[in-house]
Order: sequence, then structure tokens, then C-alpha cells
Amino acid sequence: MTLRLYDTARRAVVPFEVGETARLYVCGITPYDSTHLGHAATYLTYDLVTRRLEDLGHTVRMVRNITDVDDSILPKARELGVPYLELADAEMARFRSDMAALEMRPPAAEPRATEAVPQIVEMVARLLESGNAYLTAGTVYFDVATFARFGSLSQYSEDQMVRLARVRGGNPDDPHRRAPLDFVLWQTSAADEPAWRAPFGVGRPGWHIECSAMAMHEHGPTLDLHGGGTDLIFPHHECEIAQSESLTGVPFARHWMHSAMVNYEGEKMSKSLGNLVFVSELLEVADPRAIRLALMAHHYRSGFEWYDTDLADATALLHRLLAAARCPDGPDPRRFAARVREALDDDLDAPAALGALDDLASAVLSGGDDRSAPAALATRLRCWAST
Ligand code: 5CA
Ligand code: ZN
Repeated sequence: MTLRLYDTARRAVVPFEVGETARLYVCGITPYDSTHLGHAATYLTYDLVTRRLEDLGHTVRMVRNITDVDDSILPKARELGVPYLELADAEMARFRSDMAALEMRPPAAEPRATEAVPQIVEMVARLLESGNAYLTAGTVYFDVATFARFGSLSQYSEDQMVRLARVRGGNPDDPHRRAPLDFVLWQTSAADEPAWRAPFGVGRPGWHIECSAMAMHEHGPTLDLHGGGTDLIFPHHECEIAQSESLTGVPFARHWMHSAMVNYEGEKMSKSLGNLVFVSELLEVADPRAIRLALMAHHYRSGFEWYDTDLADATALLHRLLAAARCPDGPDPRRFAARVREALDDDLDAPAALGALDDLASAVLSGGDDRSAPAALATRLRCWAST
């Protein structure tokens, strides 16, 4: 049995071939606001990958970073009037408790960008030396013209990339860059922003280089799988490939996996739009296991709209599963377990896996062939009574 997953780079569902240890890197949160359901859905995707790989006998080393310095956390800290690291620490604590409540496997390592600055500085220095980067007006840019494969992950046209860069914080109209798609590796800090000393100037890192530096520091030059949401395919992951492979000459990730966006009120759930459903708020009214089930009802590659009523369906399923689990007898569960594994191996088809569990619960709770026998009926009633 092999886990087959869609690879964004190859545009196909392919066997995820990996040695004994699987080296995963998943783009983590920028801790300036609470965990919302979109984050939870994305991290649940990699939690399922981790669990299935472990079930297949692999050791999984999942690294998930913390973007504690970038262009979004600093303005938010300024707006709130708090030191940015204080904001990051508070949000990280909330994130960890939300993830724990949802029973997500903790990452093997959780590097913070602010603690990876020496590795970032070294990478930027090497990119300047190799001629893949240039320094102008205090900013170091990656020179996209030096990397012929730029755009190969997203397969977007140059026009599309420029348009997306404009809305995703890339500033392609900045007159200092040689070409619109050149991206920032290092930049000067505003007076109230953190700054680090580097041979090419005092300043702070660009966002993309942070993930390359943290990923390679934890895992070496090639990851088995790099994950995140689809919003990161361009520019973030495209830029990570360019800067990493320019230095190492080997593939940065053997497999690229992206989880689709969760929408709410008609748009991508995002901190900048403010249409958020916070995990912590849902936890006040719902069983965390029902939240997991509600998310698993959607395939990770189909974006979906969250409706507040989704929880009611998931809670009903949870109660059915719990009642079945309490029943002392029922059919042999092994063929249902096999269906769960087959579903997960088929590009992580969580809805089909839930379908198999639901069928098992129905088989248990319907009492099988002797469903009308008074003893079977009494047992089933007891199963329900204890939920
Ligand atoms: N810190 C960067 C990655 S290095 C970042 O994108 N942070 S984030 O807080 O904006 O998002 C954290 C993770 O959740 C990312 O993998 C992102 O792709 C994913 N994500 C963000 N919004 C959604 C959403 N609405 N639906 C699904 N996943 C989302
Ligand atoms: Zn990242």
C-alpha cells in the first residue's frame, strides 16, 4: 500500500515515495491573529498525511514554522501598540492550544523566523555572491532572470504572476527592482521595526527567504514534501524554489502539496478581510471532535464555504460513531478499516474515509441480522443511552 497524493508541480496524483523517515515542511502561521478554520483545515490535511504515513510504518518529521517577523505582523503590532514579539507569543500560545484541542500532532520542530536570522543572512550573502541577487537602495532582491524555471510550480503566465504579486504583497511596481517579479530577500527596517546587522546592511528578512532557510536548516537541501495552502503556490513557494535551488542545484521539494481555501461569507477566510471563524470560538460551543469531522467532510483539494450549520451534521455523526464504539458487538471492523486506509491512500479522500466509518457505525447500530431480537434491541438502546 502506498499513499498517493496530488503533486502541484507534476499536476497529477502520484505515489508519495519516501524512505523510512519522511521529511515534511508545512508553512505555519503568521501569529498576529487567532487561528481560524482555514488554518485548521490546512493543518488537518497534514495531520492526516502524518498519521497515515505513521500507520504505514514511516517516521514522520513534520516541521512547521512560525512567521514571527514579516510585512503583516509588524503593522498589526504597531496598530495594537504592542511589541511584535509579545503579539507573536500570545497568538502562538492560542494557536498551540487550538491545535491541541483539535488533536493535531505537534510538529517535530517549530522554528521561528526571528531565531533563523543567521541562516537567512548566510543564504542572502551566498545568493549575492553567486550573482542570483543584487543590492540596491538597501534592499537585496532575488534576480528572477537568473532562474529559468521561475513559474514552473504555478505555471502562471508572467502577466498572471505580476497581477498576483501585486495583491499578495509583492510590490512589482517598485522602481528599484530590475524586473517586476524580482522579490525581496532583505530590506531596511522602519524606525520602529526590528533590525539585524548583516554584511549587506542593517535590516530585516523578506518573507520567502525565511521559509527556505528554516526548511533547509531543519531538513537539508531536499524535502520529501512541502505543504501549505493553495494561496502560497505563488509567490511564496515559487520564490522558495528559485532561491533554494539556485544555491543547492538540487530539487528543493520532491512533492508539493496544497490545501484548498476555506471561504466564509463568499470570500477566502482571511485575516486581511476579517471574515474569520475562530477555532477558539467554535470550541466554546462544539465538541472538538465534531470540528475535526466537519473539516474532514471536505476533500482537501476542494475549496469550500463554511456554513455555521456544518457543525450540526458533524455532531450528529460524532454521536453515531460514539454510540457504535460503545456497542459491545457488531460486524468485523477490519474491512471498514481497510476502506478507511484505501480512501486516505487515494489522495487523502477524508470524506470517503468518514463514509466508511459511518457505514460501520450504521452496521453496528442496526444490529445486523438479528436486529429484531429483543436482546439486540436492548443492547443498541444502551449504546445510544450512554452518548
Ligand atoms: N506564515 C505564512 C506561511 S510561511 C502564512 O501564510 N501564514 S497564515 O497565517 O496566513 O496562514 C497559515 C497557513 O494557513 C498557510 O499554510 C496558509 O496557506 C493557510 N491558510 C490561510 N488562509 C486559509 C484559508 N482561508 N483556507 C485554508 N488555508 C488557509
Ligand atoms: Zn512559508
